[in-house]
Amino acid sequence: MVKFKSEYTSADVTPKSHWLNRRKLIIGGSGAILVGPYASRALERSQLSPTASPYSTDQEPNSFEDITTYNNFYEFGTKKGDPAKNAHMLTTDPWTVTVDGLCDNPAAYSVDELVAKYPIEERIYRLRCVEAWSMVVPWIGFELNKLIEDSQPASNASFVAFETLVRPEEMVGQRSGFLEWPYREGLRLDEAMNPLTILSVGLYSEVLPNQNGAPIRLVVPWKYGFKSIKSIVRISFTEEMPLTSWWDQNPREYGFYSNVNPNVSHPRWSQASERVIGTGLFAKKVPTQLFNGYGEHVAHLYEGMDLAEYY
Ligand SMILES: Nc1nc2c(c(=O)[nH]1)N[C@H]1C(S)=C(S)[C@@H](COP(=O)(O)O)O[C@H]1N2
Ligand SMILES: [Mo]
Repeated sequence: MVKFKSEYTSADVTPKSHWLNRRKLIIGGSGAILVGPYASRALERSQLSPTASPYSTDQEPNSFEDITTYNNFYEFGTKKGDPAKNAHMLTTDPWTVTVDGLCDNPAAYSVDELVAKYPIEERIYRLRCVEAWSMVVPWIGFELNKLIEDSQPASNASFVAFETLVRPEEMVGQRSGFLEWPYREGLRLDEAMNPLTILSVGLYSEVLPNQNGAPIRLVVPWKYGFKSIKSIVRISFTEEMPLTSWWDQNPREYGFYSNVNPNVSHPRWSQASERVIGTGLFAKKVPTQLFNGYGEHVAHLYEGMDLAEYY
């Protein structure tokens, strides 16, 4: 169940009209999907035939190899190679995503149902981890706002809370108390409604590999990687700002917002630049961009907010 931080201010809440007025997404293009050099396995879900998205970056995606062997997924261990080694133990079928909390249409969905219901796109996004590395991932997924609209959030719903599965029999990292399980994340409702925010079910032409958050994970490209919660089983609408795992674990280092911001340093890592995975250990770091370069689409969400205070 959702947990809350008792201290939060109602100034954090953006009026609902703000996201109701969001601009309409224009999906065009040929529907051609980029098939990477590493796409070798056959698609397991025939429903995955994504269209191209105008929100994709034109940067070169990282290799399938990089994307699936350099991971953070603490449920499977704390080292970068642990998820690739251990995540095959996770049973991802059957899987149920429960949508509940302050909404008029709570429901439980299978991943296949969601994929059949919503337009599936390829979104090539930069992922920028708070540990000052980044990569480019060709996600396959759908906009979270579609699911939110169908759930009919109540007028007092201001946040969306997400939870990962708890299953220590299969998730070996959950046998330790490194984080309090389940892994939790949250977004303000208008952030969740932003067309850039997707639920991903695949990458390259594959269903999502377990180490990347199978069968369904969030991707929020303008925030540090840890906001993009993997293997989601619950999505809840709340009035109060929900507690999130890293904020809970170390509130001095991690806040609720966690927007990529080169001007707000983390106590252990400078956020001014990043190492691009795949360019070699000795490659020059590149400058980190405010909102990971997605400011055009999301800066308006934070107008009037001091991003050093709301980090
Ligand atoms: N459930 C869960 N989700 C998670 C994490 C985690 O440990 N558990 N790690 C986060 C972090 S820190 C990052 S950087 C991204 C990494 O996603 P990737 O392995 O697909 O690149 O997943 C995020 N989602
Ligand atoms: Mo991360």
